[in-house]
Amino acid sequence: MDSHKHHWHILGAGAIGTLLAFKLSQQQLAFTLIGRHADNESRHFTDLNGVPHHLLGVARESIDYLIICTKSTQALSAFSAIESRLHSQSVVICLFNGLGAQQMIQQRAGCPVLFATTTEGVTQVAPASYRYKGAGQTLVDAAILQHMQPAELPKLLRTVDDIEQRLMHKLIINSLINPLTALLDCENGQLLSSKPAMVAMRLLAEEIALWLATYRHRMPVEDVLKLAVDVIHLTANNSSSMRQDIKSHRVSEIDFINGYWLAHNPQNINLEHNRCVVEKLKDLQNAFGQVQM
Ligand code: KPL
Repeated sequence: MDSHKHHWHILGAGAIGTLLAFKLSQQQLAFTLIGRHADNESRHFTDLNGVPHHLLGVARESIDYLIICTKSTQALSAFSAIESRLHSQSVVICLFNGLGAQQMIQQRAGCPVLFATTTEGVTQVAPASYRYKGAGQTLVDAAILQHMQPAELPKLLRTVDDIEQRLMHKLIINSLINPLTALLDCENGQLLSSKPAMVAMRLLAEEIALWLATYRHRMPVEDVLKLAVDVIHLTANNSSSMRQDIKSHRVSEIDFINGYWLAHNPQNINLEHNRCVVEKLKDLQNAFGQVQM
């Protein structure tokens, strides 16, 4: 495929999808933002300097490069809806929280599927309108360079050789922060001053360290905890995505976060605290009622 013809389809027109569209547009790269309501949705985006941008891509049926940034709960169904537009040389990049949905897409797709993770901070400020809150990094599996020249890679993507480990670390961070902020209805930083939250976080970390040991990823409990505590300091004023999902009556990603450890536990190690937060989160979801997937 010629570099000048590279066109990026972004599946999921939420916070991260809109940020990707903004960054691609800054590089004059062609994009299509596929949302819930239309194949080429437009978005408003305010950059870090407070400058507003109106983003509207170019409609294009055939998909060469696809970045999926839906919620993990919607990734497989959103992918199934556009899958017929891919071809054997298309490249799919999964960029969402949690683990589990990436593997489902990989098994299903007839083309290469790569994994990515991001620490960018973007918040919705109104329907179809987002604001950049904090610059982070978007890391993608270096295997992408088997499908394009380094110069063709959009600047927003940084390649790494250890994407699996990066995803695992992000899963740990999300497992320790997200459900507790949703259950205690607090910002990330408030967890550190809550004794019950810190006790619960340690219990979750102990089980995760046990799980990691059975998969030969040995990590002391203190290191597991430190991963989350460092991110809490960096994102102290954030409302976690799970807390936002619950408040907006959306299905949370709990099955792909704490639920991941439970679903991949062939040695039946004791994960009662992770199981307990999954159950409590689902009770909370049911109490709030979900109006959209
Ligand atoms: O990824 C996040 C999330 O909210 O999903 C953290 C890192 C916890 C930041 O809020």
